[in-house]
Amino acid sequence: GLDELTARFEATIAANERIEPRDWMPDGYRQTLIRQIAQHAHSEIIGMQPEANWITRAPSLLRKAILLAKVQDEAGHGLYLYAAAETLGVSRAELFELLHSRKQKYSSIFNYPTLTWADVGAIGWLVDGAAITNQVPLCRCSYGPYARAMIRICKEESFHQRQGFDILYRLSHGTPAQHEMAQDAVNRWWWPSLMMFGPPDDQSPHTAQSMAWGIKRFTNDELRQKFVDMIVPQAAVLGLTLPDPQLRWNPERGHYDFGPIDWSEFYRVIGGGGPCNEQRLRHRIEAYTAGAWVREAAAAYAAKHGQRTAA
Ligand code: FAQ
Repeated sequence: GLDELTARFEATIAANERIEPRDWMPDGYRQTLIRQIAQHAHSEIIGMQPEANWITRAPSLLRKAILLAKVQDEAGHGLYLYAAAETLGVSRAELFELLHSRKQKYSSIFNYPTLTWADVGAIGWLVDGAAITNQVPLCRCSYGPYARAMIRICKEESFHQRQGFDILYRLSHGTPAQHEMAQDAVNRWWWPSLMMFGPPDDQSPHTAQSMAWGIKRFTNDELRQKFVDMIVPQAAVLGLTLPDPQLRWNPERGHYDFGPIDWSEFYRVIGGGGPCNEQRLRHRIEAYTAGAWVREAAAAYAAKHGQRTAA
């Protein structure tokens, strides 16, 4: 009966073992995973746009090749994540519809513009840095397909962070104008990067349950602190500052203290009022519509190929 199934599910979670697609799971667990994995997939796909803005203007052939590869990696991450969500009984078409009708979210961070080449560096360093901090623990998520997708994604994100750091290092140690451009990008991306981790724990409706289910392994505030502690020494190596006068080492806590985050900005951006929300979603819907013939051709090819194999 249901009690027995629930007991087995709870025991699997308690033993730190994985839940797999064919296992029974409570509906809330399934819905939470669909929500989180879909939002994560949407973020990867929408997240291609800010950096793609610079592919045609990358400052050298090498930088262009690296950036092309990075943006393609993000598309790949989106595809693994949609595949992981599909194991929970939703279709990719349904998830696209939920994104396009604004019923599902994508990360707040991708609603900010990339104004200069240094923004590509700042995204790699800070946004991919935040992504790794959040995603490494997701490799131990209790849901098998999500955890396994995260392993490869994290390896690629580490390369992405390194390339962002490299762009900023070069700019920071370049001409005064280049240094200033790097500093300006970091000033603009710092606070939005801290918001990527989600609302503070006492205002996060999903954290407690997701921790109990082993979906999240750390709270939003714990991960935000880990990120700050990782980034501050890297900023020193870059020769750049972070735009927070209250940022300082706290020997008692063994962590960096940081100033207050403007949560009204976060809620405005996730509510659709960020600088680029309209543009990002419009571009996404246009690309999806314009690509309909490719999906139709691929489906027709697969159907024909299937018939030939059967014959
Ligand atoms: N943006 O109760 P919580 C990348 C929503 S990295 C938008 O704390 P939860 C790599 C949240 O969904 C970025 N919405 O929720 C890359 C919920 O709304 P709902 C993607 C946010 O789920 C780099 C409500 O607020 N990474 O793409 C945000 O327990 C460069 C309440 O929040 C992931 O998605 C936000 N920042 O914790 C690609 C990681 N924060 O659903 C291209 C996986 C919160 O009730 C270029 N996701 N919300 O309507 C997670 O770890 C979690 O879902 C959190 C939120 C931590 C994001």
